[in-house]
Amino acid sequence: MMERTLAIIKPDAMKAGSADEIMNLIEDKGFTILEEKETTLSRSQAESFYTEHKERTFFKDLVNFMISGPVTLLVLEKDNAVKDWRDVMGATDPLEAAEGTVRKLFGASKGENATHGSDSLESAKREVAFFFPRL
Ligand code: FUP
Repeated sequence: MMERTLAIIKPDAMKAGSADEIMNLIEDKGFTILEEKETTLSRSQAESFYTEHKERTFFKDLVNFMISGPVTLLVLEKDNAVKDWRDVMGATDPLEAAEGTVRKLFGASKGENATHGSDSLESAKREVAFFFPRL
């Protein structure tokens, strides 16, 4: 099934200058980049985007990291996009991520892990609409 998912190139990868390389990898894997927007998230945007994690111990650090610099928001389209982008990203912790995955290549730690990807079709719909309401 043709799907859309939200990807975010996080501040660590932006600072490292890896955004273009990550977008090239995304296209090489067969995704179409429907939308691309560079922005810096506000605290309230980051808090509400990650609201499902608000009771977690890492929430404050996660929000502070996500607002620490520019990010690139991407809407990706492809057959099976949600799961396929999760597979291309690799595990949350770069140390556990498979060879060749984005988080293995560009991530530093469980917190600073280079990219985000929606975790279900349900989340993808919410997250795409959160940043791109007209889609
Ligand atoms: P993922 O879906 O792989 O992005 O992972 P989660 O939804 O579990 O977590 C979202 C973000 O919270 C991660 F990308 C990084 C951060 N996080 C931590 O900093 N520490 C943790 O133990 C788990 C997640």
